[in-house]
Parts: sequence; structure tokens; C-alpha cells
Amino acid sequence: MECQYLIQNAEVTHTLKLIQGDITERETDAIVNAANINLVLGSGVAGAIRRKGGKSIQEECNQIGSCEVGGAVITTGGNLNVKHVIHAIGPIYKQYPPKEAELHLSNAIKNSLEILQDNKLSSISFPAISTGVYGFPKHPAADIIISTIIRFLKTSLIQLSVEICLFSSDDYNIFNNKARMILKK
Ligand code: AR6
Repeated sequence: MECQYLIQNAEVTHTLKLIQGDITERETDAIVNAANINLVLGSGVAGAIRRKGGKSIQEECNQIGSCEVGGAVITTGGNLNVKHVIHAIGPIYKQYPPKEAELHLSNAIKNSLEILQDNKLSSISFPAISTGVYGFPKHPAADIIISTIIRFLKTSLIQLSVEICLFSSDDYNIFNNKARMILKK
């Protein structure tokens, strides 16, 4: 399942694609890991990246050390199909008042996109950061993740292709309905 939207500004037309699948199979310039502040690849997306990407990604993370909530860092993609993994730190939902958790999630997305551009890369695939182990409810997470990406694309003058890769068909439907609603406004 997949669906593509065009996001335009005065200079360029970006694409936003929603797709159901395993993010470690994507072939964008970078995929995003749903990481933790210690940059230790645990379960979920991080576990899949560790298994398919090999040891080098964790070793690079160890060199970097740590990252704050809402931040992001970049490593190579090890044995994955991608050249780079951007490790974005979403919030543990229960640790913050809802508005603060939302801001951290939004910052994690925005900082990942900034790192993408700083590294002269143009395509990226995001998972639904924080909605697994970190317990962020799916509907508000979909709203924040999609709105943040669209806001970024509206001001970016370099053409970007952004994907959101959802693991389950239920998540795909939640995100796709939200994208349709936001872009209709
Ligand atoms: N491809 C795409 N999406 C996936 C995949 C996959 N292979 N695997 C899981 N998801 P999570 P978080 C979905 O738990 O909530 C780890 O231990 C999953 O269904 O990976 O940010 C890290 O090391 C969910 O919707 O990330 C951190 O400590 C979404 O990806 C912590 O968990 C995010 O689930 C991060 O927790």
C-alpha cells in the first residue's frame, strides 16, 4: 500500500509518500531510526536496523555517545540499502505533559530533515517515531509527524522526497487519513 502527495512552494515540488512496509527495506538516501538518548539500538525499528545493518552502526553510535530528546544524529547505513541512518530521539510519552511531548516529537522530525539537507541528501524515510515502545498515541503522533514534515517542505528550496513508512496496515490507514485531512485544509 502506498500513496503520494505533492507539496509545492514557489520554487520546487516535493513529494510526501506514505507506505506500508519494513523501513529497513527502503532505498532512500537515509532512513530514520527511532532512537534513544544513549544511542543504543534496542527493539522495534532500532532492532531491525541493528540486525540488518550489522555492527558498524552501533559502533558509530558509541563514538557519538548520546543525543538529547528531540535531537538527531547521523551515521552510515552499514549493510543496509541506504548510505545513512539518521537516529532521531522521540519522547517517552508518559515522561512529559502532552504539549511538551508533542514539541519533542516535532523537533525530532525537524532536526532529522535539517541533518538530511546539511548532508546534501534528498530522500528520507521516517518510521512512526515514539509510537511503539515509547507509547505516543498514534492519532496525535500522525498529526505532528505529518504537519512537521509539510511545514518543513513548504519552506525548503531544495527538492526533497520524504516517506513515512508504517509497519501495519492500521497505522498506514491512520497516517494516510490524517495526511488527506491536513492537505485538504
Ligand atoms: N519498519 C517500520 N516500522 C517499524 C518497524 C520496521 N521494521 N519495526 C517497528 N516499527 P519503536 P519508539 C514501528 O518501538 O516508540 C527501541 O528499543 C512500530 O510499530 O521502534 O520511538 C529503541 O532502541 C511503531 O509504530 O520506536 C528505543 O529505546 C514505530 O515503528 C525505543 O525503542 C516506532 O516503534 C524507541 O521507541
